[in-house]
Amino acid sequence: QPIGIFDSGVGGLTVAKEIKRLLPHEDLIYYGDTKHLPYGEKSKEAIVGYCEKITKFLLEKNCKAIVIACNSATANALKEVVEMVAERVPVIDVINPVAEKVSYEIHNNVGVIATKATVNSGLYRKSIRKHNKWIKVDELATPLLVPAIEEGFKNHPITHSIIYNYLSNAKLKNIETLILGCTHYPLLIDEIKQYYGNRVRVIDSPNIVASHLKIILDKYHLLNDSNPKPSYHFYLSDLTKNFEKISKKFFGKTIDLELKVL
Ligand code: DGN
Repeated sequence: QPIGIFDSGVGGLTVAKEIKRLLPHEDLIYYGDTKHLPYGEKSKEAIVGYCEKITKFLLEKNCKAIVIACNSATANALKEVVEMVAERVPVIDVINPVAEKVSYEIHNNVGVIATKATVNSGLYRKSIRKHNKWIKVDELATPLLVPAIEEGFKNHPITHSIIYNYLSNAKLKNIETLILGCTHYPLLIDEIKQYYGNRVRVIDSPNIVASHLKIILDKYHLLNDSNPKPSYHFYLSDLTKNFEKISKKFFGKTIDLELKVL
């Protein structure tokens, strides 16, 4: 049985890649809802609708776990997806495992950069403060990053300038730790780290999420550690060149890309 992973576009690939690295024998199905990108600008109702269709599709594909590899989807539709799945399979999101890990470590001032849909939900702050109410959490919406990443910009004056403008915002002035609250952002992690030098620790969210998934699969005896030739199947609601490029870069030539409008 495969693990189902979804996002609005290429962002979830940062999580899928880490899942592939930590769980190299698992079959993966990825759904990228490129037609409805960016989720970060959509209403809660719209995001819930997309997520329900994708979840139904992944359950029909017999997935043994569902990973919501999108913060905007987690922030707006986690409850609905969990209700829909009704405990048939585990649902792993990208906010709660990260918030929990950060709250147990020593962090006083944590910054979160994310889409508007994620920041407006306040879920990072709520989730971190649930475990540790002394941590100060400042969230900043950084909506230009996803379109720049989807356009394939990286190490480019455009991304440098967007990053500089956002990270110099007064809200993030005193942070010691930064959470990349959007699964697209690790694609620019080098540039973000360059901005801060050693001053700020940037959290590796894909690794935390993939490790959490591994623990959950193990707990329910769902781990596959002997499959010698795992398959990676990618479905997209719109076939885009950038997705093709990044998925090939992360997964090599072994992936199947298929157009699938839900
Ligand atoms: N990758 C998505 C996230 O983590 O929020 C957002 C991308 C988008 O659609 N804006």
